[in-house]
Amino acid sequence: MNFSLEGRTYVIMGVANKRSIAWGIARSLHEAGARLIFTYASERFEKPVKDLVATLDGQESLFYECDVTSDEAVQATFNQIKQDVGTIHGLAHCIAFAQREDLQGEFKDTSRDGFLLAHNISAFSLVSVARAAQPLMTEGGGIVTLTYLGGERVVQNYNVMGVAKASLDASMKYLANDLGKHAIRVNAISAGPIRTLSAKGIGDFNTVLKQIEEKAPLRRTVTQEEVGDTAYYLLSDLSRGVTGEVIHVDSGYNILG
Ligand code: NDP
Ligand code: KAL
Repeated sequence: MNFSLEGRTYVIMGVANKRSIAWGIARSLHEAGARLIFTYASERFEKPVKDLVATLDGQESLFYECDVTSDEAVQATFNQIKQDVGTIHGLAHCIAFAQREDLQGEFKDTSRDGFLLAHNISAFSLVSVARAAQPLMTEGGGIVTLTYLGGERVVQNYNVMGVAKASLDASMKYLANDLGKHAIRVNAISAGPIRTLSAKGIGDFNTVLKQIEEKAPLRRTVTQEEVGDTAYYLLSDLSRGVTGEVIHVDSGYNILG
């Protein structure tokens, strides 16, 4: 069996900078020979993303602005991708957002607006994107999203984002059930803590990293590359029998009681 991704096209959503998990996924798929399409939330990120992609040898990518809070924007993006490339073979959804004030203190104090915003961007967006992408995945394929342990159990400060990740995880499974008949597999990677722009300025992040180094079975944190290689596995035929699954790439931390 040939596990190269040559001749295949994947959409990567959520590269903010070189530390982004989405960028780790982009590099793994690029190394496997895939053609990549990048989406970013606003025009502000167009140049930084294009500059980064220019460092990938021989990669002739396409770029689209796509704010996932708008169904119209998501639909327009995938309509345009359909016009420009036709078929795609998968996508990586690496998008989450919650108001900073909702990522500290007690979950019970989350506002209605903050709760809905976090769920809109971090969970519903997967549904919206999967719906728009499905007609382009005429040869079947894979959809991968990024989740975190805080959706399975209570992790201090993760608060509303944990509840949104629980919704994301369940959405991933229902989507897997709907899209399986089209030979589209939907899975999630639960990544251990990685220092990215999103994690920046979050109090206690260093303490969380230290705890992983001390307690996780592998006694170290994970890298964007390790998450990227698991995304490659989930988006390639290597994982052809796997759907509706959450794979933890977290040095084994989740097995601890
Ligand atoms: P980054 O900050 O690098 O990426 C977050 C991305 O979310 C950004 O690219 C941002 O786009 C995008 N985004 C936010 N709002 C919108 C929107 N309305 N429309 C489109 N895109 C939007 O952080 P990570 O790489 O850490 O995060 C990627 C995923 O990984 C998230 O789902 C996160 O929850 C998950 N994760 C992260 C972990 C970690 O420790 N870092 C651990 C486990 C899971 P833009 O920059 O264009 O605004
Ligand atoms: C328990 C952990 C400690 C951190 C607590 C909460 C982390 C939440 C992640 C969430 C995605 C962060 C934000 O939404 C940040 C946002 O309010 C401000 N940042 C931005 O707007 C930047 C500029 C943009 C690029 O960010 C986004 N997201 O658009 C969780 C740790 C241990 C693991 C993490 C970091 C998990 C995760 O989901 O990211």
